[in-house]
Amino acid sequence: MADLQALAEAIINGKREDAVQITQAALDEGVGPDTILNEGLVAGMNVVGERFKNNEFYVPEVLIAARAMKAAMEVVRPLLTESGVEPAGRFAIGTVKGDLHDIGKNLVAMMMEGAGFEVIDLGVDVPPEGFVEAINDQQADVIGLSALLTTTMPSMKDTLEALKEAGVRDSVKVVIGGAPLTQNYADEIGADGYAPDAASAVDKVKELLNL
Ligand code: B1M
Repeated sequence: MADLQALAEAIINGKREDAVQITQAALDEGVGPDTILNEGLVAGMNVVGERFKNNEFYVPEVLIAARAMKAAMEVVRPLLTESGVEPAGRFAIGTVKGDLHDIGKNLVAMMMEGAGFEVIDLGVDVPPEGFVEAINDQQADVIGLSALLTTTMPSMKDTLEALKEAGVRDSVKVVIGGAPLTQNYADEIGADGYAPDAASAVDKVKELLNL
């Protein structure tokens, strides 16, 4: 039987091969990719976060755990992104300037692909003008901004201002997310939506595009 607790442990201990193997075994048994993500991968990474906060883990352990999580996510990716339908829209996502966290951003990107969107992944440490370019050059309909640090949240406000200055604010919807973000912050900076997790991000984008 699929052992999602063992999967979480593999993430916590940074055992990349174990994480990949348990993920594959769970998929082979018919466990849904969402369940694997939430009860195995994200559950494990939450423990890593707690230990990091309590100074029980340091940056190297966190990086090794993140590497294991990324490898396992690649295994579930084809199932999350399997759709075969016309793109529902173009979604450009990036982690904002100064911020290098990309696991949550990648998860949102995968779920959006899975929901039938064409995803333009702008990467991490994306300055406001990077998002403007995604609209001008790649015709994104929706922009997703991710931030994990309270110190990088203000770059979201800067990005919204840059969109206005470039005259493209009204041609896109802007959705924000990441652990320190809230609906209140989205309202404060004038974003169109906030989503607390990757699945809600899909719902929010669909709602904003009336899909
Ligand atoms: Co960093 N880090 N980190 N870190 N790190 C946090 C975020 C922190 C909370 C840890 C802590 O102190 N408890 C803390 C931030 C404190 C704060 O600002 N409030 C922190 C810190 C301080 C730092 C450094 C400053 C540490 C240092 O160097 N002293 C440094 C900053 C580097 C930088 O960015 N400039 C740093 C570095 C790193 C690593 C490089 C070691 C590594 C990142 C590796 C990588 O991403 N490739 C790392 C990690 C892994 C974490 C924790 C442990 C885990 C983050 C994660 O991947 N979670 C994190 C603690 C924690 O969050 N528990 C922590 C799993 C992921 C699935 O969740 O990203 O929240 P998350 O995404 C969620 C939702 O937020 C949402 O959907 C996802 C789930 O479905 N979501 C969106 C995310 N983006 C969205 C966008 C949307 C919608 C939803 O719409 C567009």
